[in-house]
Amino acid sequence: MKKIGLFCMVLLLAGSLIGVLAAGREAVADAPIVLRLAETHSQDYPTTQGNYEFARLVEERTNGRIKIEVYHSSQLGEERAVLEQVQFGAIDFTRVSISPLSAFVPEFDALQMPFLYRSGEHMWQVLEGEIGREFLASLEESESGFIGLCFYDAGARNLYNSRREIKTVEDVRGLKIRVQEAPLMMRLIELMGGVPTPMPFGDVYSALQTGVIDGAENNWPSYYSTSHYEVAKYFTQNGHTMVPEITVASSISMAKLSEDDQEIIRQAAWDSMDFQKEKWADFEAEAEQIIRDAGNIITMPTPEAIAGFQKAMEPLYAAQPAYVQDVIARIQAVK
Ligand code: GTR
Repeated sequence: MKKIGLFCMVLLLAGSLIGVLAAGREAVADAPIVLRLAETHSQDYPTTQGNYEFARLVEERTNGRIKIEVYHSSQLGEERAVLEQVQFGAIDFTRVSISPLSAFVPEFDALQMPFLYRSGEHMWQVLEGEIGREFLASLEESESGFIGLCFYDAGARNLYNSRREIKTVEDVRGLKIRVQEAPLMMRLIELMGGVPTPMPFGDVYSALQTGVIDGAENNWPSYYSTSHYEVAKYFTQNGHTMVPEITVASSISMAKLSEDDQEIIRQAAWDSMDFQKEKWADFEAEAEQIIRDAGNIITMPTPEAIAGFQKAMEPLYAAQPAYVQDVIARIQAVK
């Protein structure tokens, strides 16, 4: 009798154990795949808003199977370090400026040459057209470890500093200007006669405040959101570059997903562009207004002065490899 009782108990225990294991397996199968996206800007910045829209579309289109968590405000590190981690698959996605990416894939210089785009419309014709798509695809083929997903708007970059008003390129002479960690940006400031100082975005505010650098260069929204406008009052609307933003995925992370899921991710990123562009347009106007109201010294160079900045960039164009020269010519031919 005792033996039968024991036997029944063992059976019961085994049964419940199988039940628990099966339930566990189901829970694993149902658990969403969670992927991480690194963003340098704060939560309300237009690029971050674009990232959230991308994440929302992916979640919706996979019925919640894939969740993308957005780590904004450089929580996962500065752009260069984040890109390295994306190459290793330690971070799944990041939205960065093309400048830091160009330090890894120099061909991207073709999309960030100074005074290249005639307008925002021209830039978008290029990015959403054949050339932009080619560049996204070429990233994958380059075996850089990145997969290009989409571009975002970043307007035009301008000079600002804490020392003096810059009206012409000659006024830049000797100023220590922070640049992104990218060879092209170094050369650009050098050719203006400035002293380029590469450093991560997050270090710029204190470097301006302590006088380690005299100035930097960026668009209205970044000049505002970082509070650089409080410590570098002179802003010159010379618009030396329009550097698009780009969202890239880690090829290691993407390879773990099914073809269908990869396609959903590519399409969702591409579909988030219009949303970001709208947020950008609003925030760009708002940032400019706030800075003007704050009483900063805003200088609009004359057309002759702009021509002077452009002329200073000629050696940079001349030094480009044949491949980049070809793309530049194609970009210029886009109507
Ligand atoms: C901003 C860009 C950032 C970052 C920054 C910088 O315009 O959105 O991704 O590259 O410039 O200057 O470091």
